[in-house]
Amino acid sequence: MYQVISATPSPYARKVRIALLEKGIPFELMTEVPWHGSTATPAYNPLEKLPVLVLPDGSGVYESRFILEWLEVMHPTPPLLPADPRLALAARQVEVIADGICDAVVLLFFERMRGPAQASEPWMARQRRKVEGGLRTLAQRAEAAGTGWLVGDSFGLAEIAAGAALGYLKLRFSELDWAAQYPALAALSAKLEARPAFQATVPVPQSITEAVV
Ligand SMILES: N[C@@H](CCC(=O)N[C@@H](CS)C(=O)NCC(=O)O)C(=O)O
Repeated sequence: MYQVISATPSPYARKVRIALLEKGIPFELMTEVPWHGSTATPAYNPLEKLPVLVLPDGSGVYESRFILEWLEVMHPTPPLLPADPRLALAARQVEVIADGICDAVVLLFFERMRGPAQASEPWMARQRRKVEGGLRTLAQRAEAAGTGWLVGDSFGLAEIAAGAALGYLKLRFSELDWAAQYPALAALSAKLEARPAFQATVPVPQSITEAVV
């Protein structure tokens, strides 16, 4: 059986868990704090980041985008990418945007942890711009699709990635009222969060009790 090294708030790990659940692939969840010395993550990923998909032979597949690609190749049914290659590219582009929003929110989170005296306001403003630009682009995609989804007319990779990013914003950046600004994204997020795979993976904060080095 597969194992997934995951952290409860991680939107990247959530993408992997949702993809596995939506494809009906059994896995064992290993919940860790990637910043703690006890994490098994570096034993599998030289970049020391989770999620990691640990294969039955003990090797690791890492980087959420690559894990989803790997799962699509190894477990093509049900597909999470549209058959039309142009739509498949569009879905991957949405994943890039969604992951980029999460990357900026992670940077904001750690910058805030430095405290007001240390945190750089211009740096945080730069990250907020990325979040806002990413959301604007996702909303444009939703409106252009006009199907209630982001790409094409069915659920897939784009919606998993965007749903994980929107869920992460609710957890880490609740003061940003993107739902009021972009009703199409709010409707999409509500529809996604009602799916069993999303309900089983609602992000939860973790306490980091060791120094982040
Ligand atoms: N691009 C990576 C991002 C993964 C990532 O940043 N994971 C965080 C947890 S949410 C982590 O493990 N951070 C530890 C570190 O950066 O050393 C992916 O999609 O897998």
